[in-house]
Amino acid sequence: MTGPALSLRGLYGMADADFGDPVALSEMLLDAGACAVQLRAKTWSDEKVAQALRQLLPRCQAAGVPLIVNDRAALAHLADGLHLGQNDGPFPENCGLKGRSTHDLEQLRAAMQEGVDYVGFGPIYTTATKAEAGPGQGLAPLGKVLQQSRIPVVAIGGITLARLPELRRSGVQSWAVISAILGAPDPLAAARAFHD
Ligand code: 3NM
Repeated sequence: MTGPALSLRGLYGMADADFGDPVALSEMLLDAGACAVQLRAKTWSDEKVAQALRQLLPRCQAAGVPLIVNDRAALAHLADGLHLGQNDGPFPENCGLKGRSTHDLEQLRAAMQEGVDYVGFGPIYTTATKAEAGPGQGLAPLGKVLQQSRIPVVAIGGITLARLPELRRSGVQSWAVISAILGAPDPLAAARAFHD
């Protein structure tokens, strides 16, 4: 599928079903100007995720923003791309844009080797949203990743508005945020602030 080009700048939106209806959350993220929207619904059935993707894809296409599905290789054809973690296996053929979560330089190299379009790197700061990701690594490892990466890097993990200025000083161009937006009293205002 030929979807929107990947231009990762500013907020990479995460529509996480743990925080509400991911279709409504995705629309809010599009309104805020997110450069990509990832649908993440770890506990949902494939059928439910497929239904949400079918609703969302035309809206993302109208906005020119790639819709990326987390962790559901079998549903990648309903989105513009697929994001996989370290234990989610290889990318299937024709899955569109490919993103891989990475946590160290070795994983970054492996991801570049397998031909992904971008990597997530984290956790930058300690986060309760994905406790199994381990403690926050801080900014120094991110700096090394940015030096060595030939593909776009999206910072993730514990990113808050208060931390955004120092994060940006690392040179990273895009950041993925879950709880500081979806758990905020006014998620749209928070998402807009992250994208400015
Ligand atoms: N992946 P929050 S950290 C989904 O390090 C995810 O790969 C991570 O949520 C990684 O913005 C993380 O609430 C959770 O910290 C990000």
